[in-house]
Amino acid sequence: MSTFVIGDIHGEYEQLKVLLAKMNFGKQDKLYVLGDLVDRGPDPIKTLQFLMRLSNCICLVGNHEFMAYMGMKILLKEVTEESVCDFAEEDQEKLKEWMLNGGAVTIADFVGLSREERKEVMEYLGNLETYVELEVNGQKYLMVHAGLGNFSEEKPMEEYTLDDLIWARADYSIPYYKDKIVVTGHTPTQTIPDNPHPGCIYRANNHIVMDCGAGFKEGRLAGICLENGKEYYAKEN
Ligand SMILES: [Mn+2]
Repeated sequence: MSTFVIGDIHGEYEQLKVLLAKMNFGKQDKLYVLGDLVDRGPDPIKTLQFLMRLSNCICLVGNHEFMAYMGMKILLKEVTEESVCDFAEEDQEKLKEWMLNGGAVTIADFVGLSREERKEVMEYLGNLETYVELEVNGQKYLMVHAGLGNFSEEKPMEEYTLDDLIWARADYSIPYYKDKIVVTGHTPTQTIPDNPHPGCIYRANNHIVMDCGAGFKEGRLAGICLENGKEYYAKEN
């Protein structure tokens, strides 16, 4: 039994399949996905539907799932004379933000789904985990999409806001906890200052950063096995 963690997929379904094959991922294993399954890449909804049917997989919520969930709710609103007026302001801003963040491809997929499939997808998006804590071989891990905004070491996890967990940039220059490794996505390792290995999994100061830029042209999907630290990449660098 192995415990695998995968970074931000962003609709790269084909890379996901390649990565799982390289990991030799099977029924006896456990998979954690750090959020940002959707937007940007070619197959966001296919990726989401594949993972939601995988019983040994837990997905965390990323800022893109949050934008998608809010956006889908708006798209399914019954249009009445009153709601059209609301639509004009706040809802349009939300949809615009989602589009600016690569949402167009997710919207295109979503509108092509049956009523039943839309319901399933939204239920799944609305019930993703915000963080997961676990221990593997005596090592503690905290997995969260983005970071710990407004961090303090004594602060209990349930006191962080959703924004702190899915939007805030983690500070990789300091260890957050002495005895716990924080595993995050959200920030492509290509953008970490002074990173000697951009596009590879970044490990420093009790951080593991998994987002290797999948969904962007030069990016790729990455995974790690927590039992032995082995790294996997869907594409060679
Ligand atoms: Mn993100």
